[in-house]
Amino acid sequence: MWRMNRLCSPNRPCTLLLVAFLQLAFVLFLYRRSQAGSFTIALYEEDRVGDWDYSKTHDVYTNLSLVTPSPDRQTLSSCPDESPLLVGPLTISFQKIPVMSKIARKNPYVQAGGRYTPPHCKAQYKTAILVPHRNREPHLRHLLYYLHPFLQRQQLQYAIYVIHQTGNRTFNRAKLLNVGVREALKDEDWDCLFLHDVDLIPENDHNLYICNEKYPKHVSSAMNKFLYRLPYKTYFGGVSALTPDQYLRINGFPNTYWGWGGEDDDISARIYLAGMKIIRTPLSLGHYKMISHNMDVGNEKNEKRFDMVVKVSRSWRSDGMNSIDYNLLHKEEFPLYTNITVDFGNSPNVQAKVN
Ligand code: BGN
Repeated sequence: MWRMNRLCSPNRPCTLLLVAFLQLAFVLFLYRRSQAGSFTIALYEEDRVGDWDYSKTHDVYTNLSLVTPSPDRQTLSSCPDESPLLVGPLTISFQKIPVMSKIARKNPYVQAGGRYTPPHCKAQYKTAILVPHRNREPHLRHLLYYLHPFLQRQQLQYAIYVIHQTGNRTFNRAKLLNVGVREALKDEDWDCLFLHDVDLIPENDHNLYICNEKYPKHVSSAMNKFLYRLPYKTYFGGVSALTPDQYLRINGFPNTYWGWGGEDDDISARIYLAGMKIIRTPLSLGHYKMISHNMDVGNEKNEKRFDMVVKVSRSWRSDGMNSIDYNLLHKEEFPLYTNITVDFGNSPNVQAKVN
């Protein structure tokens, strides 16, 4: 009773209690749905490669000098089911921020727009990597330094898209991803869309950047930030992979989450509401290192997220790919990535702060 008085008093409203209650209600909502048999919470993709020793790591550029172009591109045979270039756990360090020109030099087969096609075999998969971004250039450089060789080791055809939100409005990660998907699909008939936070670096090259044909896949299942475990069962943040078909079945991502948090929970709920379930990269493979940073200015916590997440069943059909509008300012091919710059105009919670 005494505690209750301290939490809720005329000068101190019950915000904490309310937040805790809404969080509990959301968890109960997902739990009840799983119990009702309409979906199974999450499955892990079969871990074909067993346990990994992350104390023994390899340079992410190992073996890549062995790749040389085949003289005749017309007669290339298909790349093997398992790439012979893979080594397992990778050495990741954020001590020195690499410069773009050095990254380009180390990746001579990457073409304008951050596109790559294996020069020595015909790729079996085509994956677009979509990275929402604003004011995180050092993180972007780390990501490009590690991701380009990582994807080449997997013998994929790929392109990296960075979707940049211009101006000083509140950041909108999910809407940026909708833009990225729409723009990427204009360029190529991608098999798989990887939705990738800029500050997450994969630690094992056997974590293949390809989609599961049946279900959306949560890829960053074991982040160092969460002690290499899932923070909660329905978590879908960080890195995830959907085929264009799966993406459209959930009507893409919500456009209405301005600021930090909740949009990934909305997406997770959409997947079940659209009659699918989430598949996950096994924890032993889904290791990611997060580049540590402070909360971004202009990406403050979205105070409305609790209210919004509990209403997904009502909002997902009308808020998504079918309702997106944006002002595309640039789509340019930089040496290591395709840069898409969008202006979303005024957001509902305008934060007049310049970064
Ligand atoms: C959760 C956030 C996610 C975030 C993870 C990990 C919310 C909404 C609750 C209904 N969800 O708590 O968006 O990715 O933490 O940091 O805040």
